[in-house]
Amino acid sequence: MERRGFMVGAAALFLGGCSKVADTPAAQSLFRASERWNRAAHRFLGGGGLVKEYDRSEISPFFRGNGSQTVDTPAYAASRAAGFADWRLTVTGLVANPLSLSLDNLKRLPQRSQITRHDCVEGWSAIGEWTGPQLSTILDGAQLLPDAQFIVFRCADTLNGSRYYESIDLDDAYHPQTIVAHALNGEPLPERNGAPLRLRVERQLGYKHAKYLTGIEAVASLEGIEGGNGGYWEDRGYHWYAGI
Ligand SMILES: Nc1nc2c(c(=O)[nH]1)N[C@H]1C(S)=C(S)[C@@H](COP(=O)(O)O)O[C@H]1N2
Ligand SMILES: [Mo]
Repeated sequence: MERRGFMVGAAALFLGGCSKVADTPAAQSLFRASERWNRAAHRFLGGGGLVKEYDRSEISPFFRGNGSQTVDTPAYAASRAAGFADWRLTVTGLVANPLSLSLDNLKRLPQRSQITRHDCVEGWSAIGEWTGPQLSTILDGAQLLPDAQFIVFRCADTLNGSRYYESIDLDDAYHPQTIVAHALNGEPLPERNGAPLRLRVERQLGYKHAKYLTGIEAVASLEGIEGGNGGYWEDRGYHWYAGI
């Protein structure tokens, strides 16, 4: 029943209507139920448990920034000065109901808070409390099409002249601890940590946690996207699946 309440709230927000006559609500809900069952089975068989969550007393006093610490454009500075009121997270690609979500839209969705440890390949870790909607809620609102296999994250920053981006599979996309965070330790995200939005994908290493999020794209393949390896660091030799 609780889940139903969630969906009613989310559905109201995502109201976009059916784009095709064949997409009757009954057909869609049946399709979505079977999709969810498949993913649940996949997670169960794959042992997709939750990563450890920590106590408030274990939160790092300072969560350092790494890689880009800001977005070096006048547009970002202007948006930041306006409290990111004009920031939009678009959800496009293989979805039946493309979305353009404001921070306010995202904050009105059911929220998850989690105190987790971030591990960077460069050899440092930090514990922080992240808050935001689960990515699954957003994807359910956008209604993934059956061909979607990966979720690509577009970022506002460039690192050494290339746009940062990342990608994950649907197993991680629907993991309960995968959230689009707008807050760290109960405050809006600091600039260095990806303000106003960043991905948390807790079963993987730091470079997968894309900051300064502007877009989410559902795709069938990672071929042809930037360097074709599914991420900024992956295009430079890092592993695509960066399991901890
Ligand atoms: N957009 C963007 N996301 C990014 C990066 C970046 O440079 N740009 N760096 C990655 C790396 S290597 C790490 S360890 C984490 C660092 O997150 P933090 O700055 O909040 O510590 O962000 C990741 N996400
Ligand atoms: Mo990192």
